[in-house]
Amino acid sequence: MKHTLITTLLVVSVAVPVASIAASDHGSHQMAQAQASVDSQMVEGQVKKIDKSAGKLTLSHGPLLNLGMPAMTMVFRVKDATWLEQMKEGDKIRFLAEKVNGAFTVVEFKAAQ
Ligand SMILES: [Cu+2]
Repeated sequence: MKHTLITTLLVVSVAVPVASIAASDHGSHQMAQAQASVDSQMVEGQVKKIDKSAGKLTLSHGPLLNLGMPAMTMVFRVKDATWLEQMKEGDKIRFLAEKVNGAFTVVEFKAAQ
């Protein structure tokens, strides 16, 4: 009986750290994959006009597959108004757009290199 208890404790103390390392490694791997797929979905656009007071910008954009939209020039809202401070007319950007409350909205933004 005593022997069984010691064996059980040994197994538990060895198994727990291994399991938690495996879990956290898996978690960060999944996060890296999610970030990579966001990056690969980002679309190129060029800033045509910025309207800071309205929180909107006009973009000439490539095809937006998630919205079923061909390349065109159109007005978007932005999820984060501070992005409008980080761009100027003529800038090339990379972005993701979604329909938020019925309005096409830039939900991810990166200045293009
Ligand atoms: Cu469009």
